[in-house]
Amino acid sequence: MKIERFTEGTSLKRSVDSGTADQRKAVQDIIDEVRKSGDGAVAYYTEKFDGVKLKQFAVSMKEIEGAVDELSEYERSIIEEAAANIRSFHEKQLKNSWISTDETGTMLGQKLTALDAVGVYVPGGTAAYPSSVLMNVIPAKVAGVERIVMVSPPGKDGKLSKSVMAAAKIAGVTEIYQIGGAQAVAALAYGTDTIEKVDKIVGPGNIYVALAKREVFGDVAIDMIAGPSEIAVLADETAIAKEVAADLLSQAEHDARACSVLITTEASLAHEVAKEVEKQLTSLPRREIAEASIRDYGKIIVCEDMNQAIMAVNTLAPEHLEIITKDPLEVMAQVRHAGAIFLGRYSTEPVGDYFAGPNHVLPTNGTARFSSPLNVDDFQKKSSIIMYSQTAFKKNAEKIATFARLEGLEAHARAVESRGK
Ligand code: HSO
Ligand code: ZN
Repeated sequence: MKIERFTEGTSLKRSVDSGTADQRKAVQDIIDEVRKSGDGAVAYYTEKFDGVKLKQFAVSMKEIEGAVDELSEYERSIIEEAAANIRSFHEKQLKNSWISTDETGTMLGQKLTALDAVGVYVPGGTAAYPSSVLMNVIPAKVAGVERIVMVSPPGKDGKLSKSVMAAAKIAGVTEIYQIGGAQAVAALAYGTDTIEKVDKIVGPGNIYVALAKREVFGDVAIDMIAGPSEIAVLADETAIAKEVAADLLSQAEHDARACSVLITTEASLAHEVAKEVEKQLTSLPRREIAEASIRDYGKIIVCEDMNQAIMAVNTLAPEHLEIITKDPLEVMAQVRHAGAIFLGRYSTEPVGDYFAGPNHVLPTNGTARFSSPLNVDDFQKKSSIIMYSQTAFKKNAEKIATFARLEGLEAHARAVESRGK
């Protein structure tokens, strides 16, 4: 791993894939076709891209229940316990509608309503994570969304991964379709004969899915467009090199474009971690991916003191930040930008990826500067409530009419005056 001293010009390279013009055109064509021909177009693209001819897109309840039965008792209880932790964390985020009244009897407030229907995209292949199914579905469920539709591309055998189906059942998905790619995003956004349209589409996917989500945005809501996984470990002399190295590799194995960075005040730790990373890499099953990620995006930055190290963290605004120092809480107080913050050596990132309860769908690529982890608010919207009393109306009618005329909007002024002054 590259080791360098922190300087003003220290750059923290991340990979952003915004797609080529050809990819954007291909996605637009797919979306147009699905809007025009519905199910027929979805079936056509599923055969073309996934290589399977489906008789129907919907996965039956029997198949979904069968998937749960195929898990061992222990595996199932772990997914259920993780789901319970995620549910209980997200329940704490729930907000209520509210109304406030003043002395004139005027009532103002906000009415919170869950979205009616949400689509959750689950990628195919090795990136089909049951943990991500829980993380995307449970906050929607907690928010009160009634219809939660999961889509995922079929494997070569024409089937979905069992553990993904089992997680969907445990999390409370209400419909599953084995379709993927831009065609699935279009079907969710605009509806077909078999798939009713949804109001919001969440979940990660490949570049075609990301481009399709951008394309349908506005007609439906979307979540963030997630980039490759990132981890920054902020460590002092109390950190243990082999643990830090293991944590860096835990994210490197996600993606050849994942970004793992150690920021430390301790030069000797930097060298030990670099050595450990090389050593641990050799025995990893996903060595090729992890190696490429460490080679192209991995970095160790040695800082003069903790203040400088914290500045580097805030500049990076990482998706995940681990603080392994003697006083992690004090250090955290100065951290301004990070998607999720893990404190102390026992809070290794996989604790949060799978089990603790906070969401693992997090802002990447520096967007932690202005956005938050996926949460219950993402599945609810607010309506404003206004009820003026006669007293409040009389007190303010003339001011409102005058304001309307200031904008040249006479009909607005008259609507007010029609009720007397
Ligand atoms: N660390 C990933 C999420 C994940 N890890 C799923 C394991 N499975 C992005 O936050
Ligand atoms: Zn992970």
